[in-house]
Amino acid sequence: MRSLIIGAAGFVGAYLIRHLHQELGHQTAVTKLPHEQIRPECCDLDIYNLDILDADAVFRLLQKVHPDYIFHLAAQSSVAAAWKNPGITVDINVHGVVNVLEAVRKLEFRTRILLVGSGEEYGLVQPDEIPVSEENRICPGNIYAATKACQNMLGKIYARAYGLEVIMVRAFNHIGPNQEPLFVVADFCRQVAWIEAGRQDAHMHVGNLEVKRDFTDVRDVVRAYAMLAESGESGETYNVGSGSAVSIAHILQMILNKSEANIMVETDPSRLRPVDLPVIEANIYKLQKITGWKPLIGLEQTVEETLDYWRQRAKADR
Ligand code: A2R
Repeated sequence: MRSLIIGAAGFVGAYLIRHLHQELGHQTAVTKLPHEQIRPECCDLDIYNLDILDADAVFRLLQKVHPDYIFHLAAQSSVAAAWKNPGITVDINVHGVVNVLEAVRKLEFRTRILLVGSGEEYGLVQPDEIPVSEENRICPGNIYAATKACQNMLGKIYARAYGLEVIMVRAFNHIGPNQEPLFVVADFCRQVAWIEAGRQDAHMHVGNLEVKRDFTDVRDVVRAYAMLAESGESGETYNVGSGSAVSIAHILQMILNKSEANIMVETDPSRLRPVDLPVIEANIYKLQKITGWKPLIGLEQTVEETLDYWRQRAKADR
């Protein structure tokens, strides 16, 4: 099997490379932006520079690689950055995906394309809609979410109108070592590691601890992506999450329990969002029915390994 991961230099890309290339034995080609580096470094990985905004370059690359599967991860993936730069977010997340779909259409390939969207697409979910299923109405509440909802619609249209093999996922919060500390678990682990190493005073800054979110280890997430690329139905959307929401307070306590340091938790008003949904939880019936997927790595293990990762960074970055 020949797989192409577009946007492989990010958080998820490293884990997807490991899974496809090292565990499933796919012949794997990956793309990155010129300034980025691909990890892990495997000698027989085909690495290409690609800006998905360059339609001709996307076409030429696909023509050359002719993959059985495309995993489209390339994105402007930050909600905060999308508010600051809406134009470029729309370009990358919408125009970029059109470039990929158009290239496959023009080449008349039977490539199966997995488009990675987000649980954010659902937006304001009512309490009686939890756990949220794929049929729920979508009501994106921010620019990032709107671009991912648009990507989803485009994928569906290319599948229906042109018969392309396109599978869409809506990924909920995924976590693990190596994630940017823009995301809550990585941020908490980094702060604890920094306090332990004497690089931050004993005050830990937190936002709203009451909200509940659906967290999945990134290694389980990439297994679900590979299974869906293989057996997902074209034109369909699948939630990828654990199916069970936990409060941020619970995660914080889990992390604090793993530390001997004397830490004082402080609410930082700048971390509170104007609109915070009380609970986001995925209904994963559709994913499980078609793939039999189950998360294998528990929250406790992910948190432990993420904290270890940041403890090592606290030493190494000195
Ligand atoms: O923004 P950068 O420099 O970190 O690069 C990101 C890259 N990327 C692009 N690749 C090709 N052409 C572009 N015009 C372009 N703009 C950005 O896509 C980054 O290396 C990669 C996405 O990786 P992350 O931002 O780390 O996202 P992550 O966590 O791996 O999530 C993968 C997918 C994304 O579609 C998210 O929106 C979704 O899962 O949750």
